[in-house]
Amino acid sequence: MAEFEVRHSGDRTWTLDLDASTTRVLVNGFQSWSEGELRALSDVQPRPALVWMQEHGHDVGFLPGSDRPGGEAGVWRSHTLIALVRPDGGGYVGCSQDETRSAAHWEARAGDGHVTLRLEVEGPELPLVFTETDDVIAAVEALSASLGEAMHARTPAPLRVWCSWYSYFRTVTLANMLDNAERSRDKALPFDVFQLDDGFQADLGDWTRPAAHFGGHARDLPAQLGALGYRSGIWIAPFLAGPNSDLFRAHPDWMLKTEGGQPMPIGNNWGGAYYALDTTHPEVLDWLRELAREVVGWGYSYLKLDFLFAAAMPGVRHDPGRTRTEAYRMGLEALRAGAGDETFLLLCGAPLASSIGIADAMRTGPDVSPIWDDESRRVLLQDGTGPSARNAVHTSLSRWYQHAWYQPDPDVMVARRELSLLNAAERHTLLGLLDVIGGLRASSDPVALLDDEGLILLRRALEVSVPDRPTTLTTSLGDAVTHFTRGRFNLFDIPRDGIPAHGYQEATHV
Ligand code: 9PG
Repeated sequence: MAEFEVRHSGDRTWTLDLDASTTRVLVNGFQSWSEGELRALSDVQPRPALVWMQEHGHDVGFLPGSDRPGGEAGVWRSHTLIALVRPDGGGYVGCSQDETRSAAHWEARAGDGHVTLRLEVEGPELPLVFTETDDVIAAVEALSASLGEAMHARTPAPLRVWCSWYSYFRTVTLANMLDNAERSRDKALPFDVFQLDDGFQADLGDWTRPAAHFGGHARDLPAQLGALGYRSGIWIAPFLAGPNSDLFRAHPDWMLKTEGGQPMPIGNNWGGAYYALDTTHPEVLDWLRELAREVVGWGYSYLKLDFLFAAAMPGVRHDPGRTRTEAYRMGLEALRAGAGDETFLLLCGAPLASSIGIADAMRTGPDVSPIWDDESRRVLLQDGTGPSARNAVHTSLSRWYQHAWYQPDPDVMVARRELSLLNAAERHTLLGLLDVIGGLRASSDPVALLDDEGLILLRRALEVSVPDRPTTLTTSLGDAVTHFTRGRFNLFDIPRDGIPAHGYQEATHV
């Protein structure tokens, strides 16, 4: 057993005595939506074809796969943690032990009779453990736990959340929120929080000005939800600014910039390009602190902070001495300071390890959607970060060990049958996902659409559980971690081992 517990900076390479043709690799994508996977090392790691997908699903500073166009068989990249698994369940695990200032990027490369593993530390040196083990599952859990401890992970009790996004999207109204909360109260559904998502605001950055269609102001909601017995939650993307927003017009100097000194578009959503705040700018940090303070002052005790990767994008900053990780963390700390210690912060679209200690909960996969797969984006465009039930299950399962970093949020259950293309097996799989991950519980189903069967399914989804563990990483039914002590997932498109396509089967206990 070779264990290195050292501080690392720059690059370092290990040559490992592994048969590349039988080795499997467990990788962790950079942010919430980036793929987590368990694959044969000899496979080609998918690398999104389109720039906007690279920007808003991955780390553009260290993209998945190799830099060769079309990728390269046997080259796999991972962030923070990587595991190489032998057919006997042993292998190698590397995990950084502090990502407050620096980021650990890993690249495994299949060689002839060996595997090379390269570590690239972006930023000042960081503590790191790299170990050979006869039990990769246990080593992954131990090293992720020690990273969580070192960064003072917050793991409060999981909450049960109703969220407006997956049914109402950007057309959500104040009346939709109250209607669902009232129906939920009448049916005694055990939600803790009703969370308003994207759509209430006038523009990206103009969070305190309501959208015309919303039919009120977000600050009017908490008192009414409180009267129904629910806490209030709200979504904001605090590091973003739309090009037509008051924020952008008033403070173009607050934006992350190009080498030419212009505000840098960092992604494309909401029908156009969007920009990022420069979180090394002291005025931006004041603004973020005040924003969080104001929203909490409206009566919201749960904030879903989204598109947070924006603050960690490469670009020209006010303080060029800060690493991307530090810049991100400064922005996050300002939000936490303004929101207060008691406010529950769910992070989304967020760099994972560098959020530990500030996040209460973290989205650990792409968005669930009421459709199993989005093959055109996932297969043709090589991007598994888009919304789909399959993508959400795939990635969240492959990050099971991250419960030591924050409360994982594998995203919503879809219990309804109307407005959904999921079949019964796929709904059961989402239920299984929530059970084995053991983190946050959420639903976006319009309560009025749920019949008796739907309500039973939803109540089951809201039953909090403790995280489960995988039984093996040497085999799987799909390209993810699929075998857990409580049951197995079949992510294939055909029945396998007696489990329906896209299904979940509970373990039978004798
Ligand atoms: C609001 C939504 C919801 C959702 C978040 C986030 O890859 N994409 O194109 C992509 C678009 C939206 C998105 C994630 C990925 O959703 O995860 O829960 O809050 O924003 O706009």
